[in-house]
Amino acid sequence: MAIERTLSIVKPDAVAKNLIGQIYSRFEAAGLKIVAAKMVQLTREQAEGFYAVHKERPFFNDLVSFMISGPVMIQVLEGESAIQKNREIMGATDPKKAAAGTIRHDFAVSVDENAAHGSDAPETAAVEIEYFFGKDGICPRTR
Ligand code: IDP
Repeated sequence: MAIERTLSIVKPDAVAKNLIGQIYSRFEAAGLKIVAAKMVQLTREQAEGFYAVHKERPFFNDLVSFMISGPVMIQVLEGESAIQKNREIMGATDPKKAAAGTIRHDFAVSVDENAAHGSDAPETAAVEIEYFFGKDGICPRTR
């Protein structure tokens, strides 16, 4: 298994519910290391750019409005199979379909406001990490 990096976002609903620490605990308990992190109030342009792949979807405007409704916590997670592992920790997109014990099942109530984002493939992870942290924004964890 390969060491990967993935982009994770604690979305505005979960930040507002004061769940950053509980969500970080789940990443760390699963062996994922936080190698970059920042709290950001996204602009509409930043959110639109991040979700550009969904531009034609009917929920695009609502998604962008939600993502700028309050600050988000953005982090890069590193570890073995980090992309898939983070997706498992988050659970299905729709919290009602997410397995018990996942972030979305435990902390979210609707597909519109589903607590967390995680990259879905190596290619998107690389693009998303650079989108928010550039080429040099990662702290190597050598200890
Ligand atoms: P993912 O976040 O689980 O990867 P995607 O299909 O990439 O799911 O969708 C991105 C985000 O768009 C979701 O996390 C969710 O917030 C929102 N979304 C997806 N499908 C719907 C929908 O049918 N209605 C409203 N929002 C949706």
